Amino acid sequence: MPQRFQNFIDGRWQDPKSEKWFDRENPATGETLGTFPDSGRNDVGDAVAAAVKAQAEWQRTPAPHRGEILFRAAEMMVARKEELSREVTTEMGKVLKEARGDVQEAIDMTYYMAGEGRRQFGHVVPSELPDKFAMAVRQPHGVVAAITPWNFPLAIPSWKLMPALVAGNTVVFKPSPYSPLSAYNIVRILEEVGLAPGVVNLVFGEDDTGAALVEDPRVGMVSFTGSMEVGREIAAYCGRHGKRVHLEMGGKNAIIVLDDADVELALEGAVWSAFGTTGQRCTAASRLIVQRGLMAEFSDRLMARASTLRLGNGLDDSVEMGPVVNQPQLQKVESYVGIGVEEGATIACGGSRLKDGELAKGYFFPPTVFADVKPKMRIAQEEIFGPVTDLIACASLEEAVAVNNDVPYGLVTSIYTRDVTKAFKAMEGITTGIVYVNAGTIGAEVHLPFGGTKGTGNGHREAGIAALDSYSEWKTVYVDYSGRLQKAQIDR
Ligand code: UN1
Repeated sequence: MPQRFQNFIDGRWQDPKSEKWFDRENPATGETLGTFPDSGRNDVGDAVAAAVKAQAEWQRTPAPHRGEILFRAAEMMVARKEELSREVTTEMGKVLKEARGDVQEAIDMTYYMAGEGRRQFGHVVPSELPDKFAMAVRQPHGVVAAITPWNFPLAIPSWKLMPALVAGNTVVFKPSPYSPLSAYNIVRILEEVGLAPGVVNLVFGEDDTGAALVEDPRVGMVSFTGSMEVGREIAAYCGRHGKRVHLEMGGKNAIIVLDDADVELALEGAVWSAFGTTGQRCTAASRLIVQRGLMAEFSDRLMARASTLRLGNGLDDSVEMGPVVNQPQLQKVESYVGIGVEEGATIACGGSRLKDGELAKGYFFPPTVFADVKPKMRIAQEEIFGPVTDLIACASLEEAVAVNNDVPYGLVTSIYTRDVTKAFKAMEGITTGIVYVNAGTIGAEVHLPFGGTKGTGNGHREAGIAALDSYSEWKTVYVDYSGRLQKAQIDR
């Protein structure tokens, strides 16, 4: 019998009132990992009620004390890093080295936000009137709904939970049904370090569970990472109901390689950015925009490397790329490969599912490179979220930047060049939320803003101080100690 997991509501682990459950399997082996609640509206309602009940007390808890609890959680993650990492690999397939990175990112974020307990700077500025004090301080939204994807099972929940908590919000957390184990692990840790009942609540479930959470009128703010379609539905709902919303909805990121680039460095960056995490990152490089003078050499060397990456179970140390997360995702990748061929692109390597031997038990798809890709093809415009990347030729820096910017998303761009003038021109012209020079598209650090322009987001950012802006609102406070009526602009 696989282990049965429960929801965590008001400080108690409990079965779902819905009496419905789902199983999660290891995508590399097909083995069942556990059975989890498929929560219904009643379960979500209970979780939100618990979060509402706990919120005032949590907000009254001094922020430095809130931070100390997070600090203890970070310490516990450090102590358990290896087991947490193995469970990331078993539930969603990324190789163990990357899973450790995922856990480390959660640790970094938790320490960072613990420190914010003693900062959360506001503004104190001179008033334009005598005997008047002016400042702006942060206040929480109340109850935050955190809806997270499976590709960073520990890091992304920490990006949402930790800033929300340190800012004084309580949380109802609904993780992807494809990464429930890590969600359980992070909530267990918060419970063990002494978070009061109701401050964080966990409801497992599918899309309906998420919808019930978004629609609960007591939820003040929704933070969602996932697809553009779902994100836009959430935004529309929140717009109609005057609810705060933070969205992170993927990317169609490019690496620009100019003729003068360090080719070896660019190749390494491209292979890592396109095929790391099996291409299942918002930050994955799914377009390689290469200047014509370098295209032949770059594409030959890229294919040589991509086609020899070792696929397999991510727990095996020699494996370089794990499986795709599930059957629907595998079908999506396969269907985009078909679309690319129909559009006239050439499969330079990879292109079809691995069906032999041990790997046939899992959802394995090889690193796939499309050559002869035109910027307006669907494979060059839409997010595939798998191990597929496109080679697009360009004549100049200007053309490369224009092609880079001309997609519905705006998360990350990287450029390889040895020319400092070109690097600065690129930094200026690129419109994505994150830019790398002489590095791949992945490697964001927790203390800087993370997020993107256009279809990637809605103007908010995660991580860094920017996260506190997402999880709090400004309260501007004027204290007039003049003892008489002062009228700001009218008095001038
Ligand atoms: C994501 O892909 O959803 O820079 C997050 C990176 C990681 C975070 C990725 N630090 O790729």
